[in-house]
Amino acid sequence: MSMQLHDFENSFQQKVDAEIKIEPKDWMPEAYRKTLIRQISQHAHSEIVGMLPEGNWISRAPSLKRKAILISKVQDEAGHGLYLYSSCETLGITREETINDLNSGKAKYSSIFNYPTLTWADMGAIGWLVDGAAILNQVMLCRTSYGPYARAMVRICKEESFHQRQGFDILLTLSRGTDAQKAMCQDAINRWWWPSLMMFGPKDSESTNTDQSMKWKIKRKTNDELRQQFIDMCAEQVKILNMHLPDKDLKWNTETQHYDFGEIDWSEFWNVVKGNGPCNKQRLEARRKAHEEGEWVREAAAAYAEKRKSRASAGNLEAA
Ligand code: FAQ
Repeated sequence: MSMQLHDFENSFQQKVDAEIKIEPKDWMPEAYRKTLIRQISQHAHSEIVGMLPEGNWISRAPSLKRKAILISKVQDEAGHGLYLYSSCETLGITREETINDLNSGKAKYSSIFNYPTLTWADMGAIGWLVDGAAILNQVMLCRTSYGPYARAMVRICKEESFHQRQGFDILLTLSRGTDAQKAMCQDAINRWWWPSLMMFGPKDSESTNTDQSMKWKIKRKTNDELRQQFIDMCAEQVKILNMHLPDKDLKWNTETQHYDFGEIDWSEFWNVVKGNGPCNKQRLEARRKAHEEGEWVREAAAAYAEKRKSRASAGNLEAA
């Protein structure tokens, strides 16, 4: 008797439950493939669009050392994007398709990158808060059920922890500086705090994908669990900076052993996700421009690959 669809589905779920990684050539439910393509490509786009807010400060970093560190961080984000696009390609979608979806405005990327970077302190706040939020989420993804995604995450996490420390170091320096520097530090924390909390996605009760993604072990923790972990961590770290988080309801709860916090402005979140945040248009325009200006590079690379192939097939192996 031939295997029925539900037999495949059952043995797939058993494998996931037994913590056996799913690999590209293994059978997988179509919905699993689809949700992974969505999540991994959104993640890749976030890394690439995420280079823009910080790229804005490379030419204005306050010292050669800070400039070198920032260039290296932004370069790391490009690398993360590339690992993730490659991992996505193993699911049967081409890099061109995913990038076209970004450029046409069809694909989502993290809401956080649609906010402007107004001062140097924003580089610190992004490192501390945005990379900090990204790490919590990505440490969990190192154990995600899809092999190529999990493996990409291991290296990404190592680099992200350097990113977070460099951000905290920028803020620590400012927090020990002049009154104007201290004010700049607090102002950046005030502007980045709430958008950072939104990075974890909607509340669990509003999250369309969480239940299924938890069953498939794509996600290991829910949006609310990770958000709470992040708040508990930052509420302590901010004390070292002698600054405060802009939430009057933030308070340690001895019963739950977590910090209580104020209501997130979900209308702002959805507005940004739908394309109407402060910098959405600017970000997409920058990506489209880069894509158009890079056309000749892609053409040259394709022509060179073609040349090597025809040389090799003519028996001339010196191509390597
Ligand atoms: N922005 O059902 P859920 C970085 C969408 S880190 C925009 O809860 P899910 C590093 C969601 O896709 C940032 N859209 O979704 C860096 C879904 O869309 P659908 C990137 C959001 O997937 C640092 C709908 O809302 N990290 O780049 C957002 O189960 C510094 C319903 O939501 C990742 O992508 C949002 N914030 O959980 C780079 C990590 N939240 O189905 C440069 C991987 C949700 O309507 C500088 N992703 N949506 O099309 C994940 O872990 C998950 O996708 C979540 C969302 C947790 C983000």
